[in-house]
Amino acid sequence: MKAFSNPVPDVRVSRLIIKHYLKDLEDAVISDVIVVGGGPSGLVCAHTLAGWGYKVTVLDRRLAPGGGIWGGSMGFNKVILQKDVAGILDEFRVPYIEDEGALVVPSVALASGLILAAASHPNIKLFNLITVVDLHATGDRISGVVANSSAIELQKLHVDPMVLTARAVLDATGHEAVLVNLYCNRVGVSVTREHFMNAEKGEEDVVANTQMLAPGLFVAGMAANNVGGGCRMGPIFGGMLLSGKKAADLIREYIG
Ligand code: 48H
Repeated sequence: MKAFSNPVPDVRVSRLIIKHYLKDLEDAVISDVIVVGGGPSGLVCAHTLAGWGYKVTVLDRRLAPGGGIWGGSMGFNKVILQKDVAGILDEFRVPYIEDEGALVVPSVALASGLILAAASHPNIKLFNLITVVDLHATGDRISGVVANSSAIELQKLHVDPMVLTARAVLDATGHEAVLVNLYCNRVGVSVTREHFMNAEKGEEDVVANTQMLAPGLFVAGMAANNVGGGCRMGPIFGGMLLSGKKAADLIREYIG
């Protein structure tokens, strides 16, 4: 007695993967919003916009999106959030316990909960292993990104990237603030980089610094504190979630 009554032959496995991946990629050539970086701020922003009906593409250069959540603090796999964001955790079905007036969350549950919600949303195409290397501009408006396979980038192979377009682009690349740097270097704008650690201040800063940096180019999460000189905040994540929400509001206001 065989275990499978519907076996899938090798050629069909390959064909199905190619067919569906390329369909998703072709679909991502024109989006409403491209979110670069699948960390907490980017995933919350993407999921919120998708819930409002926008077509969103999320690009992350790593094998596993989730950014800096996975490892908690010093590898102790818990993260802390303020009670104010309990509703967002509920939205993503992420479990938490309350202790000493704060929320304690298994970091793996937060990372995987945000990823699952984004990756399974019908309005979101989430691609891992794609590295954004440049911005696309139309006049003075940022109108997309230039992306390549992370494997090609890691090997430093001389292979040209590809353009994906959108009405708005979000830099949610964390401490590196990749798109902010690209933009600032190209147009000669200077910004104030992140400051020493202070969790209470940094958490307020990251929300306050979430903004539209240039027409069509938005910045959220730790990248935003690399524009506005905000403090770092260590393993507390409420600010990242609220920053993602604020970025979604700003993008909706911009693209209508
Ligand atoms: C595609 C890219 C590229 C690229 C990077 O770092 P993240 O988790 O980002 P945030 O801002 O949502 O969250 C920050 C938080 O994790 C953190 O670091 C905190 C709270 N630090 C406090 C402290 O004191 O240190 O995620 C960014 C994502 C990652 O998954 C990267 O792989 C991805 O962006 N990424 N994706 N193209 N060029 N660069």
